[in-house]
Amino acid sequence: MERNVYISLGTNLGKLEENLQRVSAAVAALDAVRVTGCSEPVLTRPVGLKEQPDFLNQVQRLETSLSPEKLLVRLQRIEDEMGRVRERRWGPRIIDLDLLFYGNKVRNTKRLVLPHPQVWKRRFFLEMVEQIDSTFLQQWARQYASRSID
Ligand code: A4P
Ligand code: MG
Repeated sequence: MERNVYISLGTNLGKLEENLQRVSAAVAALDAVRVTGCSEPVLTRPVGLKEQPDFLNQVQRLETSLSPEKLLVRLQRIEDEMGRVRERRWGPRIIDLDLLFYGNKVRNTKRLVLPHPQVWKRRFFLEMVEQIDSTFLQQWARQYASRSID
């Protein structure tokens, strides 16, 4: 069981608040997953590809017995069910669900990079993680420094 899983939710097409509510309900309904914390949703300026609408972003903390890879597949299934069309990288989307942190696990495969490579570059995600648990990032950094990561 991993208790420090952080995911990001993002939407910048259609009715943003409604999209966020729908995706939150789908995450909460996943088997073997419990939502244990949510940040405030925040409207953020687009990063990466700048010429697109603002995003409504939120971070949620999960507790799960699923492996990182299995959890990612479930999150991608939710994206598909909500009608996300994968067009261009960093482009506009109805919903984007990313795995930011899975405890202190590190991954570097094509399918999964952990922590999410953009997390350090997007201050709003770090602030949302801190809103849920003000000590997590420091603990993560300390473990990384002492290489007690896997
Ligand atoms: N993948 C690898 N690691 C992960 C991970 N930790 N979490 C792979 C999720 N997916 C991961 O993802 C492409 C591939 O990344 C997947 O096949 C998965 O196996 P995708 O969701 O299809 O494409 P994407 O979202 O366009 O790419 P990516 O790299 O996830 O981009 P981002 O970083 O999510 O960029 N501006 C604001 N303000 N707020 C946003 O939320 N989001 C983006 C999307 C751009 N600008 C934004 C925001
Ligand atoms: Mg993504």
